[in-house]
Amino acid sequence: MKVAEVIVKMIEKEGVTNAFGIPGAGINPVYEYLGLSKTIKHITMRHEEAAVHAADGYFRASGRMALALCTSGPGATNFVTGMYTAFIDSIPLIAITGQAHSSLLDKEAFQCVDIANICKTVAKATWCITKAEDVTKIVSEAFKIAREGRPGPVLIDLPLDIQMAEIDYNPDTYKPLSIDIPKPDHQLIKQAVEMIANAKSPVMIMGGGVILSKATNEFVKLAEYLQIPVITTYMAKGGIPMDHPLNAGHMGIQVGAPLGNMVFSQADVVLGIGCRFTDRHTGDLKIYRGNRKFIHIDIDKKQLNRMFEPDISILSDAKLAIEAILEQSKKLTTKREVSEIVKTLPVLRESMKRKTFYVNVPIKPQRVYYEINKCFDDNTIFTTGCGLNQIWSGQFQEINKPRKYLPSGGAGTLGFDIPAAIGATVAMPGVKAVAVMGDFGFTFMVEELAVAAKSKLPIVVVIVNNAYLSLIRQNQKYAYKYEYAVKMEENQTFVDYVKVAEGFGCKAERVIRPEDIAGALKRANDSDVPYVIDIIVEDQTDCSMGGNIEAVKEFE
Ligand SMILES: Cc1ncc(C[n+]2csc(CCOP(=O)(O)OP(=O)(O)O)c2C)c(N)n1
Ligand SMILES: [Mg+2]
Repeated sequence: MKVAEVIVKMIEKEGVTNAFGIPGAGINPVYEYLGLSKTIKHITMRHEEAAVHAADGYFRASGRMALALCTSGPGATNFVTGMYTAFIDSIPLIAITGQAHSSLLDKEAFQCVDIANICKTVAKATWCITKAEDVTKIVSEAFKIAREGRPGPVLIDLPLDIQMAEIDYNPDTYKPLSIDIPKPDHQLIKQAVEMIANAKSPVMIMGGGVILSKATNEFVKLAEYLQIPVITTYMAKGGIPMDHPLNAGHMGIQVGAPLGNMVFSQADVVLGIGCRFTDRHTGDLKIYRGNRKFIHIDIDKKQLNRMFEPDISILSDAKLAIEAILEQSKKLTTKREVSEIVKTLPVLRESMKRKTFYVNVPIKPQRVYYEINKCFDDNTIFTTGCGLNQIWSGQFQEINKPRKYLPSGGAGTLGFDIPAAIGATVAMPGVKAVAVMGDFGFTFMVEELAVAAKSKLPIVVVIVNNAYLSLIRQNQKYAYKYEYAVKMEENQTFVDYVKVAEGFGCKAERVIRPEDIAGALKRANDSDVPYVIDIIVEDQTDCSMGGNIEAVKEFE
């Protein structure tokens, strides 16, 4: 069987049903068999980066892996940002790139670039296959590596002669490799349970790893048994319902909220599960750590002791560790009493909420999120890329279920939103996906609107149009006291995003008054074609943020 066919058969056997890509001379042998596949549906994207973001959004929404593929050279290098975006957020996907004939590697041949090496630091593993007999072993390993432990993207580069080579292969006998799921050490779990039992005001931090491990219900059950407030990282948004009595919301120096930061500041023991303690969450580490004790549970050995040395670190799958802690807690300790802070959480959640309802014209950006929260139901999926629009989204959007809020978290990639919403809609047909984005980020992957229109994927795009690179403006203003190259007044004047969207086959409208937002969102939500809403907002609103969790500067 030709390797190109073998690859497609193996991908089918691994259960992958969707591919996003762009054909090209370097990958056409694989495309021939992809076209013959009865189970894999392929969508032709308009930029290779978008193919990776779509496969990424597909996984975030569904927990199922998809394939991203493209040709060699500039096609392949366009994958890099997508790979990085998925890698830093622990999102598994299979990337396949075509390559020139293997005899031309390192000969500066046309469109021959060493993508396997380029992507080494932004993928869990990469291969350039130069021996046809290695193909089956590498492809099945690639799937295992992508899924196992901390998940992540992998890349396989396939020279043309390898794609065309004949090998012995029987697809009927193929079985995916099994995945090893690390269990927690029993002694360490006991120690952790004792530490929590002796704590005065413990908190639990839910990281994105809890969603990846499909353990949000177990996490909340444990919190309920222990009566401990739950703080979610940005990557875990939606992991606990908004009005759950123990929900203390986000903390941190950007998407954090006053309540989350306050609850954390009062904590003496922190149980962090599937989180990485990275900079936007912790801010100044000295203040973050204080005199608190930390228990850190993660599936990735590299994460444990990475930012600081916790008092107890446990290498484990999140779900297994949570179950073990609950079991031990029931055995070793009586149910915790409800503390004062826990009793007051529901009241504080309301009283410490930042204001989002404004009637101003130009529209205050906060009002956009107020209307988004009112319009869309709990099943709606949201994607975000970067900018103040993203930070406001993190601060204000109310998400009640896991896998419904899909941010480019660690990378903050402008251009992630639209293709990720496309991938999410493909994964979850019938579910609305809404890209919440800025006026500058909009044009990073705007061409993908044509893909959404052609494929009848009725995504919604909400542009918070402040005619500024406003995250960058705010940074210039407060960190350096200047403003340069960040004003984009044309985005509210002669650059017409409604026409742009209509040109790509979408419906669109511009909104300039706050009372018109709700109607526009409803029309977009009801639309069966992709719908873009360009909301003109105040240009220089600053967003609450700070350098440490005790010094977040509030702006309105
Ligand atoms: C691919 C990429 N390039 C550059 C940046 C740096 N960057 C972050 S926010 C931003 C401006 C975004 O402007 P806009 O989309 O209008 O969002 P706003 O901050 O105004 O809400 C830039 C250039 C980035 N995050 N991603
Ligand atoms: Mg902007």
